Amino acid sequence: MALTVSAEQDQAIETLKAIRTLSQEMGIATVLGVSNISFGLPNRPLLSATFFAMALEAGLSAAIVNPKDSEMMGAFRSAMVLLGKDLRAERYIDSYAGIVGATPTIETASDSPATMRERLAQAIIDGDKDGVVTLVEEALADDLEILAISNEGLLAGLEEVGRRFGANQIFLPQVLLSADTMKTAFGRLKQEMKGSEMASLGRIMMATVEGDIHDIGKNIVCTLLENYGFEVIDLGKNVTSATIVKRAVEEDVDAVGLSALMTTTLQQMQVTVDALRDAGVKVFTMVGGAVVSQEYADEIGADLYAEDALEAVDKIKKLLNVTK
Ligand code: B12
Repeated sequence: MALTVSAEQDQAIETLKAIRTLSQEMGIATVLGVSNISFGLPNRPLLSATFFAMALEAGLSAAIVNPKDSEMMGAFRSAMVLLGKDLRAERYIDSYAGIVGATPTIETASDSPATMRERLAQAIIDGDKDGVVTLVEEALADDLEILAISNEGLLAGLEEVGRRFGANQIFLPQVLLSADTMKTAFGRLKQEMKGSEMASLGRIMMATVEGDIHDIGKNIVCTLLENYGFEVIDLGKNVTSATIVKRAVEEDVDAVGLSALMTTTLQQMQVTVDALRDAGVKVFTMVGGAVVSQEYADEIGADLYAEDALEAVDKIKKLLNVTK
């Protein structure tokens, strides 16, 4: 049992030291009566809960606390997230998001079995990273077209994820898992799309601008461009304008494609387009991403804007005068 800090203030630190030594150096399990730490002080639940979280960090194995005490349980759940023991904060989210247990499912026509498109969408919503490849393969075997798998299945799921995220029904770790699942699914689709070796229609460099780590849309554009015969140099996400300028010169590309998904990173597109122009790099620039519009593209002097990946391929073909 911890001695109260109201009598001897160094007792909290001493107890934490003891827990750390026992658990981390000697491998001995520890059990602690926590609440006495706050005896004699006002607002005891706050002090006890804070100490409990510190003791958990020090390696406490078991605690004697009142499980009906919401501050204590709150400290416990928070500590499990912060210490990486509650994977993707699932238990925390279950406790506090008001959607305890079941993952919400995509609405399907009542009673009818889910279509392949719905199942693909659901896999993204559920973040079923392990099952999604098998499902994509099933869809391919069913002769579902790649574009249908992507747009009507996977992307429909991601759209729903975005909607629920915006409505506070799901939270960032879940979005992250869905995004990861999307990446896995696209990795599998990409294998299908690698057509026969054809002559390159042009070299295109792609990047998500600095400060922005959204790359799902950019990756789709890359995949389609490759599929249609372009050589793609993908610089990834969060790429500085200086890197883009430098690499565009080194790689001698025909066009540079920039992606941005946030209002806060839009302006980085302008910075990059300006930097390319100021450095005298002779390339076409194309821009896209959910927050980008034709008006914005015109405003910053980009050569091309496309709403989606297919339109990007069509327009870049015209811009580079590719007739195939
Ligand atoms: C998935 C996702 C994430 C994932 C990203 C994972 C990844 N690897 O990309 C994670 C969880 C990491 C994430 C993080 C964040 N996100 Co987020 N995210 C989303 C979400 C749900 C989907 C985005 C997406 O992938 N869409 C699908 C793709 C296919 O669409 P797309 O990118 O638009 O691409 C298509 C076209 O635009 C076009 N295109 C795209 N790029 C290009 C480029 C060129 C050259 C061309 C021609 C065309 C083109 O073609 C693509 C294919 O058709 C959106 C919400 C939504 N519904 O949009 C929020 C959203 C974009 N995120 C948002 C925010 C705020 C964040 C965070 C700041 C959250 C936080 N508080 O930490 C962080 C950002 C961190 C950072 N610095 O970037 C906001 C942005 C708000 C705004 N307008 O500024 C959104 C809109 C959510 C919201 N409603 O609040 N996010």
